[in-house]
Amino acid sequence: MEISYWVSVVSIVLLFLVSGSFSIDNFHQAFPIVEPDPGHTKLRLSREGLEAISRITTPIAAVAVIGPYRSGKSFLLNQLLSLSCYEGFGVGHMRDTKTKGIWVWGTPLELDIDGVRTSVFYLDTEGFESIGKSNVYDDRIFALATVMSSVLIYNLPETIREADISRLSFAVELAEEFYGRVKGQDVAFEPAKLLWLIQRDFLQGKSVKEMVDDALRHVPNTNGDKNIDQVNQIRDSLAVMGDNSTAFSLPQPHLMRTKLCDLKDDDLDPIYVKKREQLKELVASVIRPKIVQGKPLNGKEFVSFLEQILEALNKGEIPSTGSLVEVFNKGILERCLKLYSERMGKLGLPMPEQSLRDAHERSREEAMKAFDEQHFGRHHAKRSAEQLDEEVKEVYKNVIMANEYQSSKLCEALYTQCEDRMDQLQVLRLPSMAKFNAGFLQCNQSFERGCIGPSKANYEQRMTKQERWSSIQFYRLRVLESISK
Ligand SMILES: Nc1nc2c(ncn2[C@@H]2O[C@H](COP(=O)(O)OP(=O)(O)OP(=O)(O)O)[C@@H](O)[C@H]2O)c(=O)[nH]1
Ligand SMILES: [Mg+2]
Repeated sequence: MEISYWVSVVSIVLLFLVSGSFSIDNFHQAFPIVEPDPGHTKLRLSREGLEAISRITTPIAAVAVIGPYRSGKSFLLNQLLSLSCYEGFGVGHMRDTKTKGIWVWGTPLELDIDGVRTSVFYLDTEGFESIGKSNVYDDRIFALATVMSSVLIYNLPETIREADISRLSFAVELAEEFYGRVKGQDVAFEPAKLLWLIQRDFLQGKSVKEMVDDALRHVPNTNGDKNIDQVNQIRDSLAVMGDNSTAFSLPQPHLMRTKLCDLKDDDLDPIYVKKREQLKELVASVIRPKIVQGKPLNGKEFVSFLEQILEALNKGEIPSTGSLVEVFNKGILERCLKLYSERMGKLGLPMPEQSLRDAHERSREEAMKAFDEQHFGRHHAKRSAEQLDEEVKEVYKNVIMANEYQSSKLCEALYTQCEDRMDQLQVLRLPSMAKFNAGFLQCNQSFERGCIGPSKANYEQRMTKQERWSSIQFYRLRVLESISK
């Protein structure tokens, strides 16, 4: 009795765990949404954080904080959310674990943005440049945060270094690929607004704007150094994206770095507290819901968007904007392929080969035009267009086969009819040659009218052979008849 009781308890618990149906009842905590895989090179989704997001039915916006490791990202997020280190994101010195992957605070801030109630999630990310992981991993975290968020806070402990600019190459590529209008359409996908946050008042008399402008100014490259050239190019693009980036500085909250978590607002530097409040207002004033293809995403859609993006970023050795463009274009590509298939499906088969070719060309052009009008991406969309063309060809091959099959079925039936008719005419007693020929002519005419498509030529040959063979047979029978008389 006792054993069977425990067996059933254990099975219920196991069933519960396997089905994954237990739900979180306290969202006042931080959850991982993305975690490193065991090799610490790729990323994988984490269920709890996604559950916190997918329950939201209003449009979603996200603020992500990125930056070098141990630069105070988690502490800053707690400050922005008015949380102590003990309830909010894990802060370095007090917990063994530093931030791994990407975390979300389970309860979004509700904001009214242009009259629309929006849930703003705050995301904490794993710091760059810590030992024991690859640059590619850092790039994946960075790329994911850039694509997911509406405001990307680049937290810098001191100043902007060359490496920080280089890291933005992905954001720049992304912006170049997605910004602006695609052939008269509304902005299809807007990457995050960049907020340079310089911590610790390291400005030495410069304003933070001057500092960012200085960092984005071209560096002379008299020796034609390739690396300087590359960073200069990123600087140019960042300058072009100018209105999409802002700079802000925060002084040290307190000199006692390791005691920060135990200090209340009254103990912190009043200038820090004042500027922190200004930063909250700044974030609230620039944030917008995440729009994908002209539509704000609710929680569930945001999660599925995240799943697709993550899959694309994990693809291949390095995260690339090309694979992201493919993700965005996937749905459009499927719709255009469906349009082609529907057009071709309406054709009455069998039909002559040339007419089928013409119909294919017309439908293909229509599908390619629809794709051209709706697609994402400036440079990488070509790949998706080529893929659509390939998939159209595959469907066309099947239509050709169906046409061949229908044509041969129809012609075969007509041919067999003629064959039977000829057999009947041959065996009739005393049929005249004229009657025989008239019978064949009638049969041939209905064959010519009825047999359509690629099998026609083949069956026409067979008809000619049959005519010859039937005539011979006809004479043979007549000769035999006259002998027997
Ligand atoms: N002096 C000073 N220390 C800070 C500041 N912000 C955070 N710290 C301290 O820096 C240490 C690391 O802070 P975290 O917030 O965990 O840093 P992080 O960037 O999230 O670190 P990772 O998750 O490992 O990348 C902690 O001891 C914080 O108390 C700051 O603005 N000034
Ligand atoms: Mg952290």
